[in-house]
Amino acid sequence: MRLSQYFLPTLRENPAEAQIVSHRLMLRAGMIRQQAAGIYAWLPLGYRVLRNIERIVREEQDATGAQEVLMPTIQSADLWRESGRYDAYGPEMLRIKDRHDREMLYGPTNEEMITTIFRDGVKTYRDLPRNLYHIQWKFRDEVRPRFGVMRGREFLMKDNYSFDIDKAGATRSYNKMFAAYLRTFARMGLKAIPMRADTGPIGGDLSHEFIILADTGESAVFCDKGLVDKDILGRTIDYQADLQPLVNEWTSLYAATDEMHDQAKFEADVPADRRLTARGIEVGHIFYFGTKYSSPMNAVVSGPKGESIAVEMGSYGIGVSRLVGAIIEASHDDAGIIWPESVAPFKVGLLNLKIDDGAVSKACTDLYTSLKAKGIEVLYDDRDLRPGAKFADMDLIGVPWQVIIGPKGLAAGKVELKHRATGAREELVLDQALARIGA
Ligand code: 5CA
Repeated sequence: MRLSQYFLPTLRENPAEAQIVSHRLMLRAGMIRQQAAGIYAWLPLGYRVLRNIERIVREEQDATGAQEVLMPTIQSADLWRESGRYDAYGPEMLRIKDRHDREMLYGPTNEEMITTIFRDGVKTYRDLPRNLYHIQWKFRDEVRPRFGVMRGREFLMKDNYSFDIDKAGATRSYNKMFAAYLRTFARMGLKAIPMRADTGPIGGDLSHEFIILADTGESAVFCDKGLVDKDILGRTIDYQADLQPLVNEWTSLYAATDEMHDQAKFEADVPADRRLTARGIEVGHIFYFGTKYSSPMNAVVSGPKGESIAVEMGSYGIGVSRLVGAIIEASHDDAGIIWPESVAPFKVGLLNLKIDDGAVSKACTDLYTSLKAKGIEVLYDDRDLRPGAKFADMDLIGVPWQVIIGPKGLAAGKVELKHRATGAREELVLDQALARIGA
């Protein structure tokens, strides 16, 4: 992409309405624009990151055997009357009437809808287990939408729903999601800590929140330091195997929800030098709730002896749009965002320091063309601007590698390579620079 043609409305000044760094940087980097309280338009740069996060989530879900569907955003009120949640959900639910005066709503979650889809499609225990997910916009009329995409009203969520014949099966399904979540967040460069949690309005008796450490987080975190340093990507996960030992190994028992109680248990259990007390952002939440929806909604299958069995269910959410903000909270400096390569909007930023210099521009165009031919995503700053402005913008938007080409270096056969995360700069011949960035 040529920056001269790209829609990238960056801001020099800090927007007054943004209280936390990720919100400030997303506005300044031209990633999002607010349309109403807690409702955002995603601009080209932000949308590229959102899609990268979505892709990682999808790949890790598919690896478990879960299958992707797409359910609508608008649901009928009657569906929610079947479970009894229509009245219980309260003012967070955006209620709408269509032209025939039928009561509709913008879905805050999809337990009811998926339960009816399952109920109509599966009749026997032989067709279990099943796990279905979608990545779709949700609406929750939060009392205090704030922090940009971190606590929005309209937000993108990945939600799965598992269906099993008994509790043992449901636990296996739950544990698969637990392992997939560890991998998902690790691939995004995040340290996510699973904490036992309350189930809230979703209901049920087993739940974990996945929390990444950040000072601006809304959740309190108490855990053993060792949990933060564990590495999941170095392990091979066999989704057919028993994953309970892995779940036990990775769980922090000191939940973020009942601070006083947990603080005491925490201090009793964990030696002082290993205690970590911090703030964090909830990026995922998983629930096992048995027959809470299948019983009232009559989602039953026939068992081995022909008996009717209400299916055991779980649901599993990831805040896909929240993750964009959460990753920035975890990875930035004074100059701007530092994207982990796996989610970066472009892998390489190419800076032409003198666009009216024929040799420099030819070297840049050749490199731009060859990187694109290799499938490497490159943002080429070919604008007629002074170098300082180009450096500032490229640092702000956080592209992992910068290749800087100017007349002096080029005369000596060199380009400059800058690694955004470490700030390291090197003068290299072009081939060395390409090797360094894995091109
Ligand atoms: N049905 C269950 C699991 S699918 C459910 O809705 N869980 S949840 O309420 O915990 O939401 C799942 C994830 O969505 C949360 O972990 C959080 O990362 C994200 N999320 C929830 N509310 C918001 C919000 N207002 N803005 C941005 N992300 C949100």
